[in-house]
Amino acid sequence: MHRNRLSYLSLVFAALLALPASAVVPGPNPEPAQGPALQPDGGVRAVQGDSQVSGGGAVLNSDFNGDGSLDIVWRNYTTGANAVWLLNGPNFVSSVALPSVTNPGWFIAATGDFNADGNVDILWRNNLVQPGNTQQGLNSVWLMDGTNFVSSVSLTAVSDSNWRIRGAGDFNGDGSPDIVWRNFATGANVLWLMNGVTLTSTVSLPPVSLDWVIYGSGDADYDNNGTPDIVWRNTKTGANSIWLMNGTTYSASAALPAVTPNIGWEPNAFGDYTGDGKPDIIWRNFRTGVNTLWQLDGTNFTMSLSLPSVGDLNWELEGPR
Ligand SMILES: [Ca+2]
Ligand SMILES: [Ca+2]
Ligand SMILES: [Ca+2]
Ligand SMILES: [Ca+2]
Repeated sequence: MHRNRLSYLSLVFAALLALPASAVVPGPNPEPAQGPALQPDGGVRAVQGDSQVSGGGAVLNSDFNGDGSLDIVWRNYTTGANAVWLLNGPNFVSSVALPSVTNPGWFIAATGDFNADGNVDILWRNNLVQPGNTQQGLNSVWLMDGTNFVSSVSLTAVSDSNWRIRGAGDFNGDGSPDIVWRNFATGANVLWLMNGVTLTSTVSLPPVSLDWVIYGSGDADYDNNGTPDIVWRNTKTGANSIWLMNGTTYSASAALPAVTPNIGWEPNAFGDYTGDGKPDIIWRNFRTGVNTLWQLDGTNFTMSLSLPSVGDLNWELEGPR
């Protein structure tokens, strides 16, 4: 039923084209500087109730401190501050400030271990078209040592701001996270297969109508076939769907429960937070600041768990994805 909603139409031809990438442009990377850590509101858990989202992989991807529990990444687009929340399962433990990035054009696009050193790295894209933003189109990876910034590496630049990075996961199983791109003007979708931080080839995925947005992959493997899957949300209808991938090939869609559209809920982090080996989804409501974890059993919704809320709506939950 779900696939019926995915409009292929003439876009199928657009997907046959590789994602246009301009020449490799070594350029400036997000400039690190220190900032304060993001603390949860009052350190309390969100209340259960109407504000809950309800309805009926690879562990490493965002385990910054190597304790076996996934962590989550935040960015404040007003101040430029960035933070990691260290979690114990779905429970908040502590907050660590990452270097801040004051250019608001830089978005945290994905997480993954791009240099295969066992430390989670952070993928950035600058796609803000704005006078004076000379870094628009650049892509960069922050190589990390735990929660410490080590260095930044430029990736191939993509000047067309309609192309947005929506996640990363190792689709072809070679150990390097691959990058998920979606074109917000044409509906085309493309994987960049990477060798570390180097683009080696592109793979077109089926195009999808513009009501649907990719929210992430992040190595979350919902059907346990060894390949990360891709989570979609229809921002018009509130429908949610997982693309079950077979390597770099789309194989099937699985519907998740719908979540009312236009009231602020977005699925922003993907991974196994409850420790049962099955990936979960963390939702943030960008209008209320409430954060909620969906525990999943494969592609089936099990229950909602509260995470601490963050009432400062300038903070955006950025992954793992
Ligand atoms: Ca951790
Ligand atoms: Ca790394
Ligand atoms: Ca790969
Ligand atoms: Ca899978």
